[in-house]
Amino acid sequence: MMPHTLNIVLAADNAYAPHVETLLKSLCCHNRQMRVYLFHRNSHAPEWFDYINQQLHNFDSEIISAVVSQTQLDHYPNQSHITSAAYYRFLMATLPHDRALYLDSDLLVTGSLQSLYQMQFSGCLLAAVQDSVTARIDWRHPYNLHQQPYFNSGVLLADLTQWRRENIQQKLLDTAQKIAHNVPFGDQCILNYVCQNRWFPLPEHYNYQAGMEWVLTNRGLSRKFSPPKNLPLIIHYTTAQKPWLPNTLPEHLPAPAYRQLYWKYRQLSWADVRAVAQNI
Ligand SMILES: [Mn+2]
Repeated sequence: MMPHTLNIVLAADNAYAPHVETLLKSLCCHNRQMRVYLFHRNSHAPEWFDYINQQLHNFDSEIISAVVSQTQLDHYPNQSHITSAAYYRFLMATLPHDRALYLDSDLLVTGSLQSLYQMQFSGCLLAAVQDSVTARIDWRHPYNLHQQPYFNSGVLLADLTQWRRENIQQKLLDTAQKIAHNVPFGDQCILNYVCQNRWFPLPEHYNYQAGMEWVLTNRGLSRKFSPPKNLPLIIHYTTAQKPWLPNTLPEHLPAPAYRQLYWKYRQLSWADVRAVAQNI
């Protein structure tokens, strides 16, 4: 398989900068030739981009600042752990590429993304992993999104040509205007509404949702969960239980998996990352 340049899209406020850097370290341990776009509301210093670029150049990669001017996106409701930046992924078809991989900033990448990135999913708007919790429970969505498979929006491999052809960005913005105030999971519900029956399902390995174990256990459904046999390619720290915050779960609930792994990547210096990358 010939390696492709990976177009990667992130969206984060400045408050998430340490987690973006940790994600980038995990990416650089296992990948090269990345063009990373960071959508933000002009909240990151240009010097921060210079610093990150100095590091990424060692991996034939770069980060590009993509300032969001659409104030409309700031007015949708937020949850404590989902900020306005969650909606910036709607804008990714403005990038001059045929394909891009959107990644949340509360995740880690543990290997090469090439085979995921080159996956064929023709006719679909995107490839994603089904939401791990709603896939395993009875639930009702106010706009009936429970009636078909519902994806997690933390990892989205998008066909941007198709998005532009079908004006998906405008559909997302219009739909958000209409329903964002009445949905449980913000941007994720909007994306599922617009892309229903038009997304290609990926195995859980590509977006392992680490919050699922405690949520299912809390509902008495731990039998519906079994830990992965191998380290997932993408680990996503879902729910408000983030590995950089204290574990606030009661003792009878399992702390989300892979907390230590987040700190393992976070404490790597960039020189350490170069050494790890050379050994692969
Ligand atoms: Mn997330």
